[in-house]
Amino acid sequence: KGMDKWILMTTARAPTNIAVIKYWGKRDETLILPLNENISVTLDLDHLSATTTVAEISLSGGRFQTCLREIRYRGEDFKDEKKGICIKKEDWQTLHVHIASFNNFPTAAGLASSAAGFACLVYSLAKLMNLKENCSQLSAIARQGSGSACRSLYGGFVKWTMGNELNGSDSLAVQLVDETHWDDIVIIIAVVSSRQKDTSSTSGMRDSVESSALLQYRAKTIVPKRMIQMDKAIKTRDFASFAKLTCADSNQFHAVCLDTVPPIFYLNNTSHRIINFMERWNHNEGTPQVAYTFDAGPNAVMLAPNRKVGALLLQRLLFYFPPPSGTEPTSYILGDTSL
Ligand code: 2P0
Repeated sequence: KGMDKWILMTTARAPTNIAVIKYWGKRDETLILPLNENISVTLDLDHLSATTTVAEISLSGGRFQTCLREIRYRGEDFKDEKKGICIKKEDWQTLHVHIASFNNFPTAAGLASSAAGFACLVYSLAKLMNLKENCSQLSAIARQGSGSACRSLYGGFVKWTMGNELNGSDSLAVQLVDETHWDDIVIIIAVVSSRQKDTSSTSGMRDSVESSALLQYRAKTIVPKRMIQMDKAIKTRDFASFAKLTCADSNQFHAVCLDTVPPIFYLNNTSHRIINFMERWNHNEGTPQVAYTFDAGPNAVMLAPNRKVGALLLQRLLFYFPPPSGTEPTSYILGDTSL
């Protein structure tokens, strides 16, 4: 009171997540409702996270207010589907939100994930505006920014449920186990290419829904069974079953991409070599030691059951995909040296 300026500001950080049962295809494009349920593991905050600051600024009196009021008065709906931004014209009257967001990982590495970004935006806005909703309810809002974002509201292993409501209010994230349940798992991400992908997830999955019979079969028949098996593998920390399911689901997702008209190629030669190398390893041991999964791009996400196997995995990766001489082993692109 008595002040003519005020700033209300909140900062939040949200991690990204990696799907082990993939989300691919929507049954409702506007609400972002998935064709099949899916499960992901949330990474820790030190790696691949987004930080967002939101502020509501009010400047009262003066010409500034007059001009602002006039512009607001003429405001129209704003929609940027690609970025997932949707503001109704009546919102302009009251909403003056300034947003600053950054990722703690290089966006050029092709790892830019909308999941961390939207989860962070929704969470920080909810904090700013003092919402009473819990994380699950907030996840249904983050979902509308980007489907995979709903899973980043929780740590550990997270399921995105189908939901029954027409308005999508019960298609949200549920935590299967928290981050302490299976914390000896090691996740290694290998950057295979820094190129931006040619096909965005949104348009890629739209084409798959329209043209791939394999996607329909996968969503109706395969995924419901895999969801039950994966849930059990996670809860019992059965790495062999977990690895089999994770690799099979990644490969089926990329098979759906090939089955799409026109076909979508997210994996490249280096990705294929990584799959081969890990399949041979698992085959030679008789039971899966490591798991791999690839999203809408060529970069490899590899999982090991503990630090010992994780170290072995790194060692073997450096052997098969050696860094160019004089390069730090932690900061080179595998595809650049191995093609
Ligand atoms: C996933 N992906 O489950 C799958 C696997 C990519 C491959 O979720 O259109 O960026 O914003 O809902 O969430 C990427 O899709 O797509 C994705 P929209 P999103 O992680």
